[in-house]
Amino acid sequence: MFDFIKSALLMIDVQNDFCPAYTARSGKKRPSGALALTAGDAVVDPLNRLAEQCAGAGGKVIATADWHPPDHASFAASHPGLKPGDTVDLPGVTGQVLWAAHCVQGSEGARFHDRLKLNPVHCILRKGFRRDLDSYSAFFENDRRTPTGLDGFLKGLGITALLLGGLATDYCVLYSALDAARLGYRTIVLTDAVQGLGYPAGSVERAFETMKAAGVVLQHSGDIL
Ligand code: VGL
Ligand code: ZN
Repeated sequence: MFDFIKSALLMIDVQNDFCPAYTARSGKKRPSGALALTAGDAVVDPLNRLAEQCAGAGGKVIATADWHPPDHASFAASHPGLKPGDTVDLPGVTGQVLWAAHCVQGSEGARFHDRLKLNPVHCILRKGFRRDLDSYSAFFENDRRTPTGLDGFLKGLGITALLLGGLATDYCVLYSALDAARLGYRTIVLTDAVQGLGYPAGSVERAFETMKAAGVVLQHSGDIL
């Protein structure tokens, strides 16, 4: 069995805006999210299992949340005349992709999926909250230099290995995994606990290839548990 001591599970952006419609525990119907992945919610069960195992075995569990102000620079609506999929240059970032407004601070869409178990979570990290700067990676914002503080948090706890799951394979999981490997963590992406946006076409396949080339290990959670 995987040794969870000195390990952390990163659950990336398992938020309503990245998930299809569902009925919440309260009975309330949640509409499909603003940037819904067809099967975004498929990551919830494997992540719940992993989080329980990891926390129970002395590992740490961190959940990240995309947390944008309503006029965030990554939203197409913040740039008159541009539409989702277009790109813009922002301070320190060339070719930032524009998205439909999503994960607005305090909104229903920004809440974690209703079935994601938060009891095993030690730390919730919010990112992308600066108006003019987006953040795909859990470690650095898209200027590649503004730290989120996560590396210091993990190193302060003596953590050397990271398990990653969540949304989306081709954006926040990809950049988080690449930074994790670059920062010297043994980095494992759990193939059954991630889902991709698939935009532009082929981006999920490219993301897996890029991660592998950077030394990230791709594994099914069944090989860990
Ligand atoms: C994400 C696009 C925009 C993600 C966040 O969590 O992968 N993708 N914001
Ligand atoms: Zn975002």
